[in-house]
Amino acid sequence: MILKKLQDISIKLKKGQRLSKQDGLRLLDSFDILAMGKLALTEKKKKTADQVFFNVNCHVNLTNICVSRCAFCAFSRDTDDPNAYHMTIHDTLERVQAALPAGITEIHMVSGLHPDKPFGYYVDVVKTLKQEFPSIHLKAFTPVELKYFSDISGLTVAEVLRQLQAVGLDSLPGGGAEVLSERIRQKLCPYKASSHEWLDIMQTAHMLGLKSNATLLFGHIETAEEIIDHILLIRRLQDETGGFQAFIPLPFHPTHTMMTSCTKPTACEILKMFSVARLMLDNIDHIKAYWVMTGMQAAQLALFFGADDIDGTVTEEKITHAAGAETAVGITKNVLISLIKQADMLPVQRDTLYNVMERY
Ligand code: V47
Repeated sequence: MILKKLQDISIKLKKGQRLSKQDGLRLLDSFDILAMGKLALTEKKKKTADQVFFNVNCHVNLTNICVSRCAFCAFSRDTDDPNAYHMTIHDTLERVQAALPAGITEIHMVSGLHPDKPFGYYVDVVKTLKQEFPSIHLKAFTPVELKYFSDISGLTVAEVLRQLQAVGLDSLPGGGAEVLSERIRQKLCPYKASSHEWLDIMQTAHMLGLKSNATLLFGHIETAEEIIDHILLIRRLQDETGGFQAFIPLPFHPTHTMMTSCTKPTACEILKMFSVARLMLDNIDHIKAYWVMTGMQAAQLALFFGADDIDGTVTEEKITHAAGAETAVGITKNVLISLIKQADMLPVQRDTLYNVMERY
């Protein structure tokens, strides 16, 4: 039974009509999360039936030294900080080697904006990783990093991407989007790629044949309108390129950041965000509940609120844990499989491009 308030939205969805900005705002304003969940689950099932996807991957963060020092980030450090680190190519190979016995099919690599490393260093990292582990998909570098590489090398972003692609870059993660709003970026992260640059770089990557994801960092100083505008910007680019594979709502973790006066989003806020993402983003197949940030319980519940993916085994997560995450730093695929089965859905191990590897 859908409450009368949301009935016209329910009718639109049944007719396969696209939801408007106003619809998105009304959904965000509604407290009827069960009705929204029902609508979102129906839309999820139209795309992926009972399947829930996961992969077996490892995270690599080459350095926490970063010139950007965003207010929401507890991971980044200045060069002279006692906890600053930087991995050599040898360290990176060792990290991936250690994750091989788990059967990883993906390396997820994002890092701070290091003040001294030249662009050639990143080309060498990619080249060496690909030479050593040719069958592992390399999903690396957010638009924020790519813009920085362009700045430090004097190359265009397209040329940066071409050079990385030529040595083994396979796709891009969805980070660095935060909220695509200049008001928010000026306040939280004024020294990195702007909203338009983030979108332009994703467009360029898609045109070069690289798939990517898109994230939204929510639960801090953003307004409802800024969230919906962010979603609409992603939806518009997706209409043009079709390059986004998954949308990933990331609940803000304030601990150890410069924004400790914010409180963590509640379970209801998290589940509502998943429903709104699924309902508004009719042109993106996958909505990912990144269990590291949502927590395991909310990730499982999100499967009833539009999510159809719970990311991967992760291994050695640093960014969320620096900000007080209470989840494990990595888990086995059996944990993910039972989490999905307990929701009475079908666990599907995928590769990064959503090719099915095994159904459980
Ligand atoms: O861009 C940083 C966010 C992102 C905090 O594409 C924070 O498959 C919450 O993008 N609280 C990095 N969030 C993570 C990311 C990601 C993760 C998993 C899979 C994929 C994918 C992408 O984390 C950053 C930023 O938006 N972040 N600090 C924090 N304190």
